[in-house]
Amino acid sequence: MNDLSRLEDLPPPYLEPLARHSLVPLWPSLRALLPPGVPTRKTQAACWPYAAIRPLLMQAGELTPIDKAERRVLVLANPGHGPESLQATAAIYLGMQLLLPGEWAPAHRHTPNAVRLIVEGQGATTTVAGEQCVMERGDLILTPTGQWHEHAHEGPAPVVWLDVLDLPLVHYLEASYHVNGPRQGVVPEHGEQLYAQGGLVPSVDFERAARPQPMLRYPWAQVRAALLALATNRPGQASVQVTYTNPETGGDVQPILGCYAQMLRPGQRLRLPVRSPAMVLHLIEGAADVVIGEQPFALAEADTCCAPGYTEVTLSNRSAELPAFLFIADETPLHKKLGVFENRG
Ligand code: 1HN
Repeated sequence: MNDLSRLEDLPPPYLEPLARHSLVPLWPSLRALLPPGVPTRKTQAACWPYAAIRPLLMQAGELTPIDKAERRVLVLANPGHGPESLQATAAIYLGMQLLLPGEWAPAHRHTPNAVRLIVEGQGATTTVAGEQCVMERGDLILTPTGQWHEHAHEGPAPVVWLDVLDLPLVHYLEASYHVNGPRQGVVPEHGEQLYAQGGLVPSVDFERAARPQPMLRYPWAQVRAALLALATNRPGQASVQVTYTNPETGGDVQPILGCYAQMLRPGQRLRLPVRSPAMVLHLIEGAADVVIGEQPFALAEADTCCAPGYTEVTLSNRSAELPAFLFIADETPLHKKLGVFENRG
């Protein structure tokens, strides 16, 4: 029943005029397009240890000046998608970016949305739509679609961050492009200050939802404290996870990718629900083992891994005394908008 015919089964005299008229028979491809029960995924379970990335990134710092590179990035390319596709999952691009003291990565804006998770270093800033965001380890900084952004570094040591973009999807949609611009003027007030305290906003001289994403920087110190408070307030709850949200709408911080911070209690083993979206995990603090499908990876601080959708992921904190903290980005907002989101438990 499932044995559909193959293209080779058709006689060449039939195939030749098809090709000439840009016509293709569906039936030889139908099973591959709609496999039984679970989608075929190019995305493989993969891990990029920071210990491997860091020396190569520093070497790039010596080999390639910033004015030549514009953005000095090593892309975390999922082997299942091949090195040329520059993608970690179907919708997620991942890269580790290096900015050296005194360097400036010039202003541009583009259609893909970006978030940056700071991995190491101090003294760099990224200016997004005029808001000069300080970059501290563990901070999440948003660059929503179409917003001017540039990076500057006045500190003494290299700064490295993880870029997470929805570039593969936007590129697939033939909607990816950029525009270069001059150095931005810096505005005095930040969404981060205006929305600093949950439930409170300034009463005077404050415009509600002046733009689609009112808060651009989510300082790690606040996120970490929120996770520790959640763990204390809900002692019986297995998954101690917070979602980075838009403080005006309560919705996701970006339209395509979702961002989360996960705490593992000391000694905790946590199986994540099997869901349709692929995800990336980045260990901010601690030590954790992760099993993606059948594949185990031992994560040290600043290591990044990636899991295809429809796959079981289990996280274990290797420390019995200390919590571990991970940053997670996934394709959930996209899957929900498209109506293909599934949670298989
Ligand atoms: C980009 O604009 C940045 O602004 C980093 O730092 C990585 C990867 C692809 C396309 C644009 C940045 C990027 C990118």
